[in-house]
Amino acid sequence: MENILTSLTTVLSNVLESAKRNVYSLLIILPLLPITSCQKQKPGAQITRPTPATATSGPRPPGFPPPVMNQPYPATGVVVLINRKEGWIEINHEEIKGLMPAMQMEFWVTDKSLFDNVKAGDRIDFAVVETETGEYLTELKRASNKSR
Ligand SMILES: [Cu+2]
Repeated sequence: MENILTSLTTVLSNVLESAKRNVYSLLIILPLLPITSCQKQKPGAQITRPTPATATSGPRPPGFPPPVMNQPYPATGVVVLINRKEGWIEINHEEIKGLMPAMQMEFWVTDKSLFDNVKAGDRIDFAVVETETGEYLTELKRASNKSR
């Protein structure tokens, strides 16, 4: 009888021990869960400045209808500055036919390697695409001089 009691107690304490261990492992795992879910954030979600306006938002200048989505608009301009870290470029651009008048503004790029061959002061040819999440440069290169 004593033996059964002793082994019962042993079993019980073993169960308790493993339950405790489970609780500890839960405590370790739980704080990690929000981190993994954070990684599902959209790229660029944490970038707060600048906020390149989308051409679709706000009042549109006269003569510029809502842009066609996901269609590249060819454009030319001069590079003002490049923020490679955050992935945007400021351009003093000429009128972009069907999209916007001439102005100085920032653009996000779809790929930072687009910055590889340009620097501030360069005259550039580029292409802008309107998407649901904003407008992006999809092409960017130094302008060929022959056309001017
Ligand atoms: Cu503009």
